[in-house]
Amino acid sequence: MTTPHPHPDLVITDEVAEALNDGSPVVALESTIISHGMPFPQNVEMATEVERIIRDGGAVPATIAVLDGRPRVGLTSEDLHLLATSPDVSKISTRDVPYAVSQGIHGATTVASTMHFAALAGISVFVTGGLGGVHRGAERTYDVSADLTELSKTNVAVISAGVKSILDIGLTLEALETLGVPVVAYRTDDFPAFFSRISGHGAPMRLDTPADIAALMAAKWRLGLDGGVAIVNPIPAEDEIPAEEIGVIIEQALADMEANGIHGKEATPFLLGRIVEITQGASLTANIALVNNNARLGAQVASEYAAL
Ligand code: PSU
Ligand code: MN
Repeated sequence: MTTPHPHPDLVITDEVAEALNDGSPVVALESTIISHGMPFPQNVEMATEVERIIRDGGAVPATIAVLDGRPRVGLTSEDLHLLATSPDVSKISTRDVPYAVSQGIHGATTVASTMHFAALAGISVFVTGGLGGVHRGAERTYDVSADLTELSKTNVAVISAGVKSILDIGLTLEALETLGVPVVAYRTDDFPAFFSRISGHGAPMRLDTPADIAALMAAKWRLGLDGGVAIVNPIPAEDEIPAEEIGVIIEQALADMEANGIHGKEATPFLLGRIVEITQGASLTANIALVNNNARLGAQVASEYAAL
């Protein structure tokens, strides 16, 4: 099922390795969204469905995680099930990777660490739900996601539905500008806010076709401008939760986080879980819809990029 990659630490499935060898489109997927972003069983259903959508779109899905200390690119359905159910899967961002690998433990990769492994494997397109960014109150807490650091240096295009307002969206956009990360909105002039199509912030740039997105990626990397591209794809109108509605819920979740003294790597999973609880699952339905929507675009972008 799996073959060792030339990189001594990376284990890539035959399917993914062959697609990469052939120059066929491959789309990377993260695993924190499975283990720490959604409850069971919706998490494993989402992970399975997203892989199916990417295959239907003509690309090979490569879900990434660290299992028993081995960074894995491409997972079996048993692996997805383990990630969705086991309490022994840590959330590992780039900082945590050396510990997970050297201690031989299971780790679910964030946007940051997934980007790193995708790039090591030679994958240029990565689909997720939401990016990490500058947290609200970061001027006090210094809580800025390592996703931004990785976007500043690793050559992978990340397709998300933007940034949730659990973060400070304006400051996140400022940080991305400083870090030289193109933020490309797909078929909209507005920067999307995950559950809602409009955040109140304009998008720095807009492109309307997957071919144009692939051309931007190629131009960036051809010119030696290392780092990621943030492609932001608004949630479909029929699935969105209006900003006023979700805004109140996010405020409540943030207040609960403060009251419980939650911080650091627990902050994002806590907030996501609270939002699902408060909305009685409505936020989960929207979350799944936007991930599926991103997977459709991701397969198209990967196909266009592979064709260049
Ligand atoms: N936002 C979501 N769902 C998620 C995450 C963010 O809507 O699952 C996850 C991603 O894996 C992201 C990580 O990379 O949270 C960011 O965590 P932190 O803020 O601790 O860097
Ligand atoms: Mn953080």
